[in-house]
Amino acid sequence: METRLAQEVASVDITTFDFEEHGDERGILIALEENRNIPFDIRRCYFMYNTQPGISRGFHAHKTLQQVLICVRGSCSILLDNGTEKAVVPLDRPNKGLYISASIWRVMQDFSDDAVLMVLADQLYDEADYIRNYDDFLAWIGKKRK
Ligand code: T46
Repeated sequence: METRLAQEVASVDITTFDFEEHGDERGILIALEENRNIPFDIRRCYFMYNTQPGISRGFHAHKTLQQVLICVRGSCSILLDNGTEKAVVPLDRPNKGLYISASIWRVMQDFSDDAVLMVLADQLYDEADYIRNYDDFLAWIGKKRK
């Protein structure tokens, strides 16, 4: 019998984008524009590559930062955790974007050898915006670890 109460269920909100591909005989071009197909002002772009085999990155949340992740080459997957539930989103094509709001614990994992993971962010880098301890994250979102 299902005993879990409705108010205890907080499924992870997953927002992905299929970016328009401008393709012709030369190949494909994708344009990313703030407040058009990226849902915020773009203040920063960074990317990671040469991720070593078996390595996972992240293991933190942000207090206010919004981001869109795009694996522009190769593949990886992103684990999202809202403190109650988890979801894993594969990023395996360059025309797919994953929006991550604030207050979501994230882990980037399963990087292919050739993966290039690009991130667009709505704020400049600020270490004070990070929550790097999981218990602090649960406290931030008002949850108690069981
Ligand atoms: C996130 C996930 C998806 C900077 O100097 N400027 C920057 O803009 C960034 C993002 C990082 N750094 C420095 C800070 C560290 O010394 O680069 C080093 C590695 O950063 P970090 O360990 O935070 O990287 P990841 O891959 O764990 O997380 C990054 C972002 O930091 C984070 O905001 O959401 O990618």
